[in-house]
Amino acid sequence: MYPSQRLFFQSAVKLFGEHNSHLAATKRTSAYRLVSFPEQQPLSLSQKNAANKLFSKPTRFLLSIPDPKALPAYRNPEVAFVGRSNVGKSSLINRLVNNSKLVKTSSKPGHTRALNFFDIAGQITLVDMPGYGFRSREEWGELILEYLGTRKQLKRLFILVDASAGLKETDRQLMQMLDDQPLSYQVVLTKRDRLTADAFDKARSEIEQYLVKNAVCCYPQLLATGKRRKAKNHVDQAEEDITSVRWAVMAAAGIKPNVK
Ligand SMILES: Nc1nc2c(ncn2[C@@H]2O[C@H](COP(=O)(O)OP(=O)(O)OP(=O)(O)O)[C@@H](O)[C@H]2O)c(=O)[nH]1
Ligand SMILES: [Mg+2]
Repeated sequence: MYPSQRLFFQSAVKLFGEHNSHLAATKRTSAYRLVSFPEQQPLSLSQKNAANKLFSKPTRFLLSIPDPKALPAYRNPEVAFVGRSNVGKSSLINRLVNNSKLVKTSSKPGHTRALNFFDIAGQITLVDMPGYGFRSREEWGELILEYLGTRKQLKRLFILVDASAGLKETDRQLMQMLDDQPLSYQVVLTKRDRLTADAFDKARSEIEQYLVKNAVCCYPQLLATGKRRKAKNHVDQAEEDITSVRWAVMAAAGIKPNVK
C-alpha cells in the first residue's frame, strides 16, 4: 500500500490531520471549465416506474468477502457504495430495495467489515463496503483498494457524503485516486433530512463547486437521500430522491428500459 493510500484509510484520521494543508487535493485545470453541473431533466413518470419496478424485484445476499484474494467472478454489471464510516452506505442499499433487513446497519461507525455483494433482479450486483475515516481499519482499506483496482465488472462507484458534514479530506483523497486511476464515480449526499431545505441547498452547492473545479471522473449530477419527511409542498422528497438513485444505478449498470 502506498503511503497516501495508507493515510486514506487510517482509523485515526485526526492524527494525520484532515486539515493538513499539504494534503489538500491539487486543483485541476481545464480549458473548458464548467461553472456548475448541467441542469437535470426531472425523470418522467415512466422512467420512475421503470426504476422502482426493477428494485422491487427479488433481491438476494450473495457473498461477504473479508479478504481481497477471494473476489467473486460475477458476470452482471456492478455498482459499489463507498464513503466514510457511518455515512449511510448500508442504509442506502436497504432503501433502494425497500427492505430494512437486507443489510445490517448501526449507529456505531465501523459496522460493515467486509465487501458484501447483493443481487438485484438477476441483473445488477450491488456492493456494500466498509467505511473509511473514524474507526476504520487499514485492512479494510486494502480490501477496498484491491477491489477498486481490479474489478472489471465495476461500472460506477457511488461515493456517499454526509450532507450535514460536507466533504472531508479523506473524500477528496479518494476522488483524486479515482481520477488518477481513472474510475467513474458519482456523489450521493446522505442525511438530507437533518438539514433545513436552505442549509441543504447551501451544502449541496458548496460540494458541487468543489467537484466542478477539482473532480475529473465525477458524473456531473449530485444525488441525495434522506429519511422520509414530508416536504412543505407535499411531495415526498425522500421517495423522489431514492427513485433518482435507483435510476442512476440502472443507468450506470447500462440497463436502458424502453421508456421516455
Ligand atoms: N437521519 C438520517 N440517518 C441516517 C440516514 N442514513 C443512515 N442513517 C443512520 O446513520 C447510521 C449509520 O448508517 P449505516 O447505513 O450503518 O452507515 P454505513 O455507512 O453503512 O456505516 P459503516 O458500515 O459503519 O461504515 C445509522 O444509525 C442510520 O440509521 C439518513 O438518510 N438520515
Ligand atoms: Mg455499513
